[in-house]
Amino acid sequence: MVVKLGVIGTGAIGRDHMRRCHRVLAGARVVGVNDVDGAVARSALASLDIDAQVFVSPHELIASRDVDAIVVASWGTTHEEFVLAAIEAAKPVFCEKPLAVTAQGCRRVVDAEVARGRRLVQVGFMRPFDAGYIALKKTLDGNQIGTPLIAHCTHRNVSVPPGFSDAILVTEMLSHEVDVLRWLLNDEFVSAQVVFPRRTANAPAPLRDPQVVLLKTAKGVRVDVELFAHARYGYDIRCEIVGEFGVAELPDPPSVLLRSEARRSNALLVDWKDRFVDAYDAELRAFIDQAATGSASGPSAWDGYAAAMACDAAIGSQATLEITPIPVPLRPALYQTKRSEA
Ligand code: NAD
Ligand code: ISE
Repeated sequence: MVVKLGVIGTGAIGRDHMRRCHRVLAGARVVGVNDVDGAVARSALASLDIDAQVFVSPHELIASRDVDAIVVASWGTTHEEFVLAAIEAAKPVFCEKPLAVTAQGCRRVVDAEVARGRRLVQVGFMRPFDAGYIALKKTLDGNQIGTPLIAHCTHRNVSVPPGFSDAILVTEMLSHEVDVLRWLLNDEFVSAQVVFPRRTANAPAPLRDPQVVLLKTAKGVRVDVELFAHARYGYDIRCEIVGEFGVAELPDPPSVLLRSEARRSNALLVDWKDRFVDAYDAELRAFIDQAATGSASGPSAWDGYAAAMACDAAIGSQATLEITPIPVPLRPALYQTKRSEA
């Protein structure tokens, strides 16, 4: 079966997902697109040489009989509306993170999916599909460092688009860390606190950049996450887990060790697109399988909700500077199955 996809939002990642679904992965093709800016949708199709319908309305795309499954890659504030419409139409939907910009919004998605009685949503948390994170998880699950006690995480971008607020920093960047750590540690977060180091002059006001988020899990693991949106030098994602008898570190992507001009150096990546290229392929392969077979295995609406609860707490703490509790609600039966990675 070839899954006919409709893509909403054809900007940076929407276009990249169109390319991989239509040209790289087997079993799917893009048959329809929508963007609030029609010229962007047309230019995405032209640049990828894809012959597909440009829908003027995202809701017409979702309802179209020609579209089997939806990819939502528009701005975060629009995700909830489109995912709810896809659930209403009983169509599988891959939604880029965040699932919604508040935990309340994510809960509405969870409730709608539970009422449908079927897993339709996959959230675009791609890190659990990354070979490095999978290797790190195997190390932890294999008890090679003993019980995890502390995690140190770093999330640095060269820069981010203008308009990033403190809250967007959290929903865009912290959400990935929360999701991958819940999966790595097999644990839930119970509190968050944001602390502000000295501010870089490279970030446009009023964004406070960098920020450090201190999290605690139900099992007592302490996690510190550095979010640095204007780090200038490269795109750098790091994770170190300290265990009872060892330390496990996320491997850096392979890069040639260069000896030249009296220096020994390795190049760093600068773009998220290059860092997680295989993981994006794998997450969308999982989604296409889900759309074809009806069996879901990737990050669920519940995972999107859990990440949003932690993000809400961190955003609250940005204002109060206090340690802010994160609720741990009961998980509905629909989300009891463990997620798989690749
Ligand atoms: P972008 O601005 O490059 O593209 C977003 C596109 O959505 C734009 O073309 C915009 O016109 C369109 N859009 C906005 N509102 C719309 C609406 N109501 N209806 C239809 N189209 C609409 O942004 P981006 O960097 O591609 O990010 C898009 C989403 O993907 C964000 O939620 C972001 O967090 C997520 N993202 C995820 C990753 C990842 O690593 N998983 C990486 C980048 C972006
Ligand atoms: C971007 O939106 C992503 O999701 C990337 O994975 C992330 O690392 C980056 O910080 C975000 O801006």
